Amino acid sequence: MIRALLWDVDGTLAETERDGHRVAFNQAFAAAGVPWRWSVERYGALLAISGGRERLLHDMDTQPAAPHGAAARDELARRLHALKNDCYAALVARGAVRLRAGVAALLEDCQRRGVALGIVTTTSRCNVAALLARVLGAGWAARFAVTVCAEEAPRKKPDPQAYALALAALGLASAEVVALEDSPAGIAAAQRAGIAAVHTRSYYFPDVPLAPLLAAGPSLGQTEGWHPAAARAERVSLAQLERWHCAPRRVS
Ligand code: XBP
Ligand code: MG
Repeated sequence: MIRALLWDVDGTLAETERDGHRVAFNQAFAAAGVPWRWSVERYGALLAISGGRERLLHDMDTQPAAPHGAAARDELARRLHALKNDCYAALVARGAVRLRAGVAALLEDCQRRGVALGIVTTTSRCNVAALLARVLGAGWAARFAVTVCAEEAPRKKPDPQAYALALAALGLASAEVVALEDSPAGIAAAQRAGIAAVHTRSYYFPDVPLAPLLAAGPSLGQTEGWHPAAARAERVSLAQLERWHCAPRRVS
């Protein structure tokens, strides 16, 4: 039986990266007078690095105009990251990002059936709050029994720290929960905490070469294209997740 669903945020609850975080990073570069910008393609490659500040620091290794010296780079990364988060909040407040298809209905399934909800993300808490207040309303926080963000789990995915903290807060065993994730790092983090993961493919992560997954598919808003196959319906429901969770087989 599934006692809790643990949700990744970026790419899973919403497609935040290309038109949200990436745009906000570029706005921050412009505001700070930094000469480089991140294309859609370049940002996809940079998503291999979890965490916005860590991503900025990693990219500076390739930027000729980046400051020399670790301290100067660290200071710039912190400044750009704070600016980026302000820009991101403004973007989501304007409605630039929506919940992915099927997400709202699956959240409601859980609430009807008394299955706990959790957020497990490597994103800063301010970004989670800005997004969820816009897409779920001011009372969003009360719907989640646990919310683990970058501040609580500084060791970012694929480290299992965020998932381990969520399990401890919920007082549940890993076999009682299912993680919803879009990225290889997120899936690895869940699996390293012993949690079965469902992969909802996203714009930047259309395929994940990691196994074993509970199920993998294009969107919670449709039952076509899932492996193992989902029963025909309008969307992936909690009942469908439970069928996958009970099945002995795990897909590769
Ligand atoms: C998302 C991330 C984050 C976001 C940006 O991971 O890695 O870095 O891209 O947010 P997940 P911050 O899908 O696991 O939530 O700038 O706050 O890091
Ligand atoms: Mg993600």
